[in-house]
Amino acid sequence: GLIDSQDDQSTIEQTIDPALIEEVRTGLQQTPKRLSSRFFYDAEGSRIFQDIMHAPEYYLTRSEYEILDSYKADLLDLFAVGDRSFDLVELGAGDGLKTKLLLSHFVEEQADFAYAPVDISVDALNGLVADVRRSWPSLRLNARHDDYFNALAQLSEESDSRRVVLFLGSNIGNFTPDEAVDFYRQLHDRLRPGDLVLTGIDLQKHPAVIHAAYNDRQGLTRAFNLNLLRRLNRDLDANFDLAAFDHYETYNPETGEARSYLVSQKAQTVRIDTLDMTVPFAYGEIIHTEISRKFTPAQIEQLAQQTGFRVVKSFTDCKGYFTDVVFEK
Ligand code: AVI
Repeated sequence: GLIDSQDDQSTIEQTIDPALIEEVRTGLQQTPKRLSSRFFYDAEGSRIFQDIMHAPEYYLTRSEYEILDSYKADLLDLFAVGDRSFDLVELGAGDGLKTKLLLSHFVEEQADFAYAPVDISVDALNGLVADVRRSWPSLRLNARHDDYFNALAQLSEESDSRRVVLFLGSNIGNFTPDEAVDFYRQLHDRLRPGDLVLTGIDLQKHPAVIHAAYNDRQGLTRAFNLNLLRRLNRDLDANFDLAAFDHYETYNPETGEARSYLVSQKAQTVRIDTLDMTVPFAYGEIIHTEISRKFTPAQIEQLAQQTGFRVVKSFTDCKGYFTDVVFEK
């Protein structure tokens, strides 16, 4: 769906994602079982993720906030070269907390730009749109509930301003290495020379710091992971017993991958009525639900090179935990 600031639609409607059906059908028949973290973000999942971003162990959001706050003027200089207009396209906008910091600065500096948030979570997007409209009623706003690439393909037909794509929050870390390469190649195809991509990337650091971020003491990450099963119960008429599954996190400093699993605490059988599917679980059997990959600066440089981009600039927080990198086509 598309909403722009002129019409009076205030919400985008929720439908069952056909991709969810496909994911569950195939993922739960594989060994090991798997479900993609892209399905974490229903209303409840998006709400839990907000809480995670405030958890003391989850340093990512605070580190990136610090970077954007410290370097917002430098970013505007890079984006609006010679006061040119630009379209700020944000992929996976979520609640846009960090972006609002940029928007506020850009509006204050009277930059000539439009803001186009794209997200697969209707709930997060609706909140963001309402917020942005309230704060900056005259900002050109063009929100899309869509897949990243569909949105980008359409946006490119709508304006000839320079495009600046924001992909913040270490969302890139939720891709496998192949998916990450594929993602930037597709972006590269859809952008014009001179367009920019600003990516927020979590860096490799002491493994204990990373592990704790995905194993917080309040149990928020656990609730976030288990919520996926609650979603399947609701959307696909399944009967997962949430008390019979646990959250388990690993971080492997050799690969830079944090991984989340759901663990079956007993031998059990789960019924998924919408798919007419019965899924057996052995005691201790896992469902792999998420990869959160952490990078080295050399890997980031390599990613740019492999996909046709040039690294223009990178900014880091004072602890050296996180980086925001500007790629140019
Ligand atoms: C959205 N994404 C970058 C988060 C991450 O850190 O991988 C999602 C998350 N999973 C558990 N905690 C947060």
